Amino acid sequence: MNIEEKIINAIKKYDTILIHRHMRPDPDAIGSQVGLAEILRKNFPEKKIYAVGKTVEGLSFLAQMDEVSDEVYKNALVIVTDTANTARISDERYKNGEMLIKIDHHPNDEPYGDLVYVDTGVSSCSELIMRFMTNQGLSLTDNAARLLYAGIVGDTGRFLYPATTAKTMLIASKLRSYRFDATRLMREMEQISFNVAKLSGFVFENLEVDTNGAGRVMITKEVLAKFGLSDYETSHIVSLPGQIENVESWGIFVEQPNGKFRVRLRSKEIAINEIAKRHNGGGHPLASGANAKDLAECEEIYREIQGILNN
Ligand SMILES: [Mn+2]
Repeated sequence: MNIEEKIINAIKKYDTILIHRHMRPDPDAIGSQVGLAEILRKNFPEKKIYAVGKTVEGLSFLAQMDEVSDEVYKNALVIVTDTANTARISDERYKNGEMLIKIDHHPNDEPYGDLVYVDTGVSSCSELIMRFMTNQGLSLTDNAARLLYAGIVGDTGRFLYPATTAKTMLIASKLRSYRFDATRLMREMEQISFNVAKLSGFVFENLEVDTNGAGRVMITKEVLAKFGLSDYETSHIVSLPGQIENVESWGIFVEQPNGKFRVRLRSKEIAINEIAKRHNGGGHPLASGANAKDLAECEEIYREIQGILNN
């Protein structure tokens, strides 16, 4: 039995299924999570299916989370999508089910759960969900198609990043044949507030780049307060330095309320996820996240980016 068959058997066996995803969700986290929930509701109408996790402002146009009591987890199946490690799962009750399944496309650094379905060769977890449901003969709904499409578009940067394959395009094409307003969805995903636009100006003006293309921007609490922004809204500016021709790899250092820094690392060609792993983080080779306890560690991380580009 292959992994997909094992997963479908588990789904058939349980009456209650709870689906979780990572904290600070992006469109792929919500898309794969709620997309799967919608597919399971449609194909197994007798089962109770819930999508659980803290809702984050800014993505409510995609979906709302379900509120569930602790008892719901008794004898239930829990599936976690798009989440590499247990520390990042939103809502700790994921542990309380009877069986746990991981479905993800990040490097499998922590293979948690009773069943692990990880493929790092797909563009997004949403693409993996689409493959799973197609192979298992499950049917899709218009809204599930909308959610999975949002996940693929989000994780590929609108089909820009190298994880975008011919298969990704075929799957996206199939999703677009369902009824949903794709133009509106793309607009909702791209739209930024005036304050984020002003922060974009700050990013371009304060970006530091060395001769090898190592870039960094520091965004302090004061800067965030000045623009009236939360940490979540800074996600919109992470890809901006990549538009500049002489930037190769970069870090965006965002100071948190506790004085520590959340670090987003991006790169056009050279893997930077080993740097993330050394600094309390991880992720994809070209897009990962780290954490720095103070300015000195931010400096260290930038030195390491410079180091890999200097080879
Ligand atoms: Mn993803």
